[in-house]
Amino acid sequence: MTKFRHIVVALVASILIPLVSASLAQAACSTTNPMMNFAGETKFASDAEIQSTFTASRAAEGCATPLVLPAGYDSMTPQQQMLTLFNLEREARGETALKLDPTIMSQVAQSHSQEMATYNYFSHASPINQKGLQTFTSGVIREMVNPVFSKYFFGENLAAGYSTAAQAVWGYMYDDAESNWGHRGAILQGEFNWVGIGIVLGGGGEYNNYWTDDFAHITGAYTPPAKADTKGPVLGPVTYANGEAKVTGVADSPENVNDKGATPLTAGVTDVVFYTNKIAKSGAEFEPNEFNTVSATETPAGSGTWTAKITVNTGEVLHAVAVDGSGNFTDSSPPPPPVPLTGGENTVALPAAEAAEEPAGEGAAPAVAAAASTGDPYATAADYRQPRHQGELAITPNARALVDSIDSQLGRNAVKDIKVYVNDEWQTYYPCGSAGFPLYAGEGVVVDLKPHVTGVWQLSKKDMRFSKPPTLQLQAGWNFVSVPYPANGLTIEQIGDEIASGGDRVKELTIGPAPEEGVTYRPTRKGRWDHGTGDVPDEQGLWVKVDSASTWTPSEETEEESGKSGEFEELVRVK
Ligand SMILES: [Ca+2]
Repeated sequence: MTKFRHIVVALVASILIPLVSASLAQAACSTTNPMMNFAGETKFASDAEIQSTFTASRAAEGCATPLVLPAGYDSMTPQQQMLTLFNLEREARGETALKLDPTIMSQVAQSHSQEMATYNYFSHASPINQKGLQTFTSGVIREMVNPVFSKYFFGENLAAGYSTAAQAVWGYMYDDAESNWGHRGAILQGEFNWVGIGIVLGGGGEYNNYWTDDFAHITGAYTPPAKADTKGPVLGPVTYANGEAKVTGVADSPENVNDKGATPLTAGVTDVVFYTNKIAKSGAEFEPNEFNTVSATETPAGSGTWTAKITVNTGEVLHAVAVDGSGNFTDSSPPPPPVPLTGGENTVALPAAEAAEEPAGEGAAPAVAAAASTGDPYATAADYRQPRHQGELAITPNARALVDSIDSQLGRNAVKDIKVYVNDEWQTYYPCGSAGFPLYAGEGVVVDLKPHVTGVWQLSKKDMRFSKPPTLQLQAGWNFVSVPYPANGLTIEQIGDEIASGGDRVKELTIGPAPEEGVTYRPTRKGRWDHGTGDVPDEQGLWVKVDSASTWTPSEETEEESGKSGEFEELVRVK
């Protein structure tokens, strides 16, 4: 059974809900708020269950009109289902139907849902879009940069976790006492006549599913444009020097047709921010000034060059994010740090692409690098078993491409061979002598260089492909893993906690060329580590010794949250 968790905040300040008029109060069903949340059983698995759940909930507040879904409800998109339910609820209480703006208003809503999934937060206020102008209770100033919203009064409902429109709308309507029925009030607000609905399902983030509904009262004729702007701005290089971050060449996507002409419907680039590492503490409620972003300034105006003062510590990755008037955003960062290499064997962690490098719509997983594998080059194979990643994981250059890349940067024919440890045996690639094989983002690779060769190697970001953080198969004994890369702020202690979350499993961690060669960390008792608060190095990975086979899906969660591994419930939130 679904568990509902509602976090309640005050309605956005710009929503002004008038008292219910006398004429509406005379309708068979009124817009009056229920006395309390619906206490009966709720089911949403079929049309019949949805109808009976809504009908029973209506009856509990004295509304005898049953909810009847239209034929074909099942085959509608979630957006159309939500619109349908909004209007059935309005119709039953004597309100006119909302019209869906499928392009501008829904794109603004879609962008916000995508933001929440990508950056794992839940708030009307945005860390990247008009952050400096928002407050927690009036967090929709990001919409006012859009001409469609700026002239009218409007409101916004957010929900997270719900997997269907029926569950989300039911939660807004009948399980909303904690917000003093603010979400219900927005849905039934008689003066609202247009709505934009943006939904991201399975998009990542703590709640995985995010729903944004933007309601507006638009006076006079309004025709949404035929085409939405769905593309984020383009950005040039991101650089950092002397405490100042800079990005040049910022411009909105040229295919945006809605900001052209004498009366544009959207603005172009409306904001640029910088941040390092995580943009927000996952899942928490935020005041806008608690977001880990710094607003940038465009100087001179219209130049496409934005700068801001920010501190970038060693190992941190600087990001620039540009936003357009429809809320589309593009997150860009410089390439990962170079990997130093010297003659002989080098243990190298292949960097994983970051969230921003993923194609839109594929989940935008956080910048968790990771992954598995291989054994100790100085040990016998039997001690180090590591299944290979499967399929959907990101593929960085294959073995041949990796050698070509290193050779071209260090000088021709620098690499003698490279090897990974796969399914109980070393798999070795000799240049010119054998077929290439796939390598995976975050994988540990032993690169054997000819003597006296030295230099640095840097994987081109355009060569990286990555989908989601892989799950590492850890075998009893030592494992060589290359997590995290680029640095995401995890400490030795946090990594130890994550791997050990199913039991007191981690025995030792070593950062160095081989197990127990280098700096070794051991837990003194469960969850406590000696000197375990240091960050994990970017480019070399670490050795971990566990007492039994297990899996580990590296996260970029913070220390206080990492202990929650294994506790799952279907989380639901509304705002
Ligand atoms: Ca755009």
